[in-house]
Amino acid sequence: LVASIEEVEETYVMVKPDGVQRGLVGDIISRFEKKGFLLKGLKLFQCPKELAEEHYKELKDKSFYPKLIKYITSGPVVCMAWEGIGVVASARKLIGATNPLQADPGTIRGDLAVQTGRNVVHGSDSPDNGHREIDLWFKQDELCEWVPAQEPWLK
Ligand code: 3AN
Repeated sequence: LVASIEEVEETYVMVKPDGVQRGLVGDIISRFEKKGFLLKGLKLFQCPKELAEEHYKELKDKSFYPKLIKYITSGPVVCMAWEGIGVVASARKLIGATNPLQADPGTIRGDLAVQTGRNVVHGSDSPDNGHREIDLWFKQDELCEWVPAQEPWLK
């Protein structure tokens, strides 16, 4: 009942090139599935430079920006759109702190990463950015609006 007053949101989560190359895709997807969020979009994708620059435009003046663009475009990423109550903040909790050395054990970065510049996964930082980033990374026909069936599949 408490949950019913919370908002259904959507967030953009991405396994970065290091996560793909290290074979962590299944583990990362699994954490969001097991938590109980709804997968609305999923693809393996080689990000063009222009899209990386648009995605990270707020970081344009940071010293690490050129390296960040190079990293994100260095190999395929796995793009995901997840829906659920409070999914934006919850996904950030599951992901853990930006610096993996400060991320709590049990979080994706806390369990699987060491360096900030190779922190295996991205999650939108606000509901507005969730919409913006899903629009940026997915075409409309790559997203599914669906609800899990009531049918007991194993019987
Ligand atoms: P988060 O991904 O936790 O939201 P942001 O938005 O501050 O963190 O940074 C976006 C991305 O920029 C990070 N995921 C990381 O890949 C990169 N980044 C942030 N700070 C640094 C840094 N000091 N050195 C290298 N890369 C960084």
